[in-house]
Amino acid sequence: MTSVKAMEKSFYKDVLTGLRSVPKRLEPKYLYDYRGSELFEEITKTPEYYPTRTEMRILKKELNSISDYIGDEAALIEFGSGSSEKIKFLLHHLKGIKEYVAIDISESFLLQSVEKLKKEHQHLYVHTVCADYTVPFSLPSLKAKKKVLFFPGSTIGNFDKQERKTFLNRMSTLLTKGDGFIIGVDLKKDEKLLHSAYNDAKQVTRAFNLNLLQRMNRELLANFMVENFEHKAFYNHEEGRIEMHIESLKDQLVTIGEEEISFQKGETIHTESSYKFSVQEFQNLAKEANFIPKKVWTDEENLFSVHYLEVKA
Ligand code: AVJ
Repeated sequence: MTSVKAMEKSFYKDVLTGLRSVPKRLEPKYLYDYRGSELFEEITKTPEYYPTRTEMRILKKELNSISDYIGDEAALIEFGSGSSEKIKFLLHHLKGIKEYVAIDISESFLLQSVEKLKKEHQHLYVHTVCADYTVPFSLPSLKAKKKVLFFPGSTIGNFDKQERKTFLNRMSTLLTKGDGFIIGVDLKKDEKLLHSAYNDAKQVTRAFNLNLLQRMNRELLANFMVENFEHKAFYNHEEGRIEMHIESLKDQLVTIGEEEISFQKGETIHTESSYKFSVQEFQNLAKEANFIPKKVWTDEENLFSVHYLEVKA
């Protein structure tokens, strides 16, 4: 097993920049500390949050077809390896896979989920890379000739227009002609369904969002009073995205390290966007980044899509 740690330590700097901007914003990647990753796992089990469950259903139903596209000589490379259920399923059923690379931003979470995986797949050669895939990084050298990236969960939806372009281009440069990219993409749909997926009755999504305030308290010695803030998530139709915000319930002053940040009542911190795409919209993006859309699998209700892209040249 090889481990690489390439995570940039710039949380404090990014927080100050984000909270001094108008409107206030924080990058979604900061939602995923250990606690945040745990809460996200819990979100995926709520009845309202359909993406994870639906994507898993697609993988199960289409296993043979997916397997044909991957072939049996490839190394699987997974981004955001918190989604261990999906990769476990693939590794278990695709007997030809001998090599697996797990890439995640949360080192503790990464190492823990990989430990479990190694116990179940003793013959698998596992590499871990602790990296922020929103900045350039490189892969460890691999034995397998063919590489197939696996990026499930519609995490691509977190990126804005420029970021997703950069990301898809970066992915195609990590690969060579004939390599593959399996990516899960959440589809545009009835707005009520979208709304409730991000406003679950058990309020797990609320806890996930507000954990970011607690994380700043823990790691940056900030003094956010969590009860003075509220979770806010809604579908922005024009932008085709869910927006998640943390709203200040009153005028207040917060200290972060040595700095003070003021909040007005009703002012929000934009913590995450989750873009939704039609199949066509996503395939067009892929083509612009040197990929050939080879195949798309969806569920019967057209909630979610899984794409197989191949690198052109
Ligand atoms: C993991 C980014 C795909 O956008 O649906 C879930 C994160 N945020 N509920 C998403 C999330 C609130 C999730 N992604």
